[in-house]
Amino acid sequence: MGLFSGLKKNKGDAQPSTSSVAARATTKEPMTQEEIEELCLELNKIGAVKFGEFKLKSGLMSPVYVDLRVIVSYPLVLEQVSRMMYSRVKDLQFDIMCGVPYTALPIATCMSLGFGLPMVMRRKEVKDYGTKKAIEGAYSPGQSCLIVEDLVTSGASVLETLDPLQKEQLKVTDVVVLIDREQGGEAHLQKNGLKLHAAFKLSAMLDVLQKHNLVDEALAGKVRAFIAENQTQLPAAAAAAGAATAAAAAPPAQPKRLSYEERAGLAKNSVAKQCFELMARKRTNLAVAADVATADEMLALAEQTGPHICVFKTHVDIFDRWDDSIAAKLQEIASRHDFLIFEDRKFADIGNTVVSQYAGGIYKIADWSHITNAHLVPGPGIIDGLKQVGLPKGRGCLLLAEMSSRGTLAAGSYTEAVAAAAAQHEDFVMGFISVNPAAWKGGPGSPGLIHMTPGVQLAEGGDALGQQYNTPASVIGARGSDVIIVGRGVIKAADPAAAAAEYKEAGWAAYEASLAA
Ligand code: S5P
Repeated sequence: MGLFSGLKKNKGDAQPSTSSVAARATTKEPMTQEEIEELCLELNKIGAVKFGEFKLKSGLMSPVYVDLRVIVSYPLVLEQVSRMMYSRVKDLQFDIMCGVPYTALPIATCMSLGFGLPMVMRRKEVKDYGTKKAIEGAYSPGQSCLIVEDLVTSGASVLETLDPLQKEQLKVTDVVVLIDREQGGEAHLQKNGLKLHAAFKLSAMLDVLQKHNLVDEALAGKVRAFIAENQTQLPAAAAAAGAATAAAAAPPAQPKRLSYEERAGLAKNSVAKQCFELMARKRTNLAVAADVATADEMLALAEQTGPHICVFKTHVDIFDRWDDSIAAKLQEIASRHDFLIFEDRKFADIGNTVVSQYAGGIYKIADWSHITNAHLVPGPGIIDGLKQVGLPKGRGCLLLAEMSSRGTLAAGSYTEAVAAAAAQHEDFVMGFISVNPAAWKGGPGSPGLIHMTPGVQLAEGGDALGQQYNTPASVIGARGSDVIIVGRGVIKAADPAAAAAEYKEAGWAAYEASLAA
């Protein structure tokens, strides 16, 4: 194929030339329409782009599956991909290209060899910043650089590459990708001064596969709906990285925080909606954790703190006695003082088992607790199981996305998977137990989901068993949560009612300050 003639032609170039790409291009012709369709079918055949029903790593179902890493094993496809991507940018003027690590690196290398385009490489490892060069290769400040990427969804990884290139004073105005998933990436890149050139739009690939009877009408409809419903928000960090480096740009505008009232209108779960409304009505974002020794103490605490709280959180398996009358009494106090009950059961079993645990046993949690919570460790089946019991009763479930305890394993990609699972079950999942949602890679998620954060006291610190405390101001402010969960800060106080009032004030002041920010 022509690729290797290009290779020979440029073999002797030790230093990248600064002439335009157009002048350096090899004899290769841009692809014909027929070749473009063939490539699309080929990408489908090798399993790089598929439509159907796919279980993602997170356990969620998607009608689209794109994994372009496989291309490296098919040299002919790789060569065609690089040719097609080149054809999209052949009229642009640029001096060098930079592939976004990792999947786009072989593609960029192939374009480099095929068309004699000098390339630089970005180091992905953040730790290397400062000690090693972020951009490897031969380049000089002021040169123009084309970014090469395999797939664009939100545009975040392109913006991560834009930042170090601009720090090296390289001019970047264009990005070429193999596939644009049409989920908002083009607009996000445009906001950062980048023009997106896509070899394929996902919907165009769908059209080709439909034309060749590889996708039927119903599936095509599902895919289009999926694309429309899964428009991305740019992760805060990536947005900031892009905006911060845009020439003479103003500081990145943070999206304005929505009020609890506004979020009530966006909540899909009925308890999430009630909770937002209640918080706004009662002017409190305080949940008390009733970790007391007996059911009687728990009921007394509900009476004392009830006027100040939005949520009363229980651990009923601490008590040595439980019967339906205790639950009935707690429900009566809750309705009189206008708060929601949250049995902090932390379910963590397979779907079939949690059905019985949630509905039955001594506690019959689903009968009296508006809210419960679950770990996603078993996979999404746990949500389906709890939902089967809870949804008909109008209940809501919080997923534990992060924990307040030192050394927690609920972090990073686990937290991301929990956020993704919640987005798929917003009818029953009402939000998260979280610690720092403002720092989540994909942002805190849908505004209809509520964040409740434990590990809160008026001063930072911790206990001897790994609990870590942040202040109400930090939790509701910088960490972007909605509800503070306070246990010992209230229940160990000499006057729990007065302590609850104090936490209520602190939580509400932090909320109002964050709205005004
Ligand atoms: O990560 C978590 C999750 C929860 S629900 N960390 C927590 O501390 N909790 C609960 O919040 C914990 O079970 C307890 O009921 C409460 C914190 O209590 P405190 O006395 O440390 O404020």
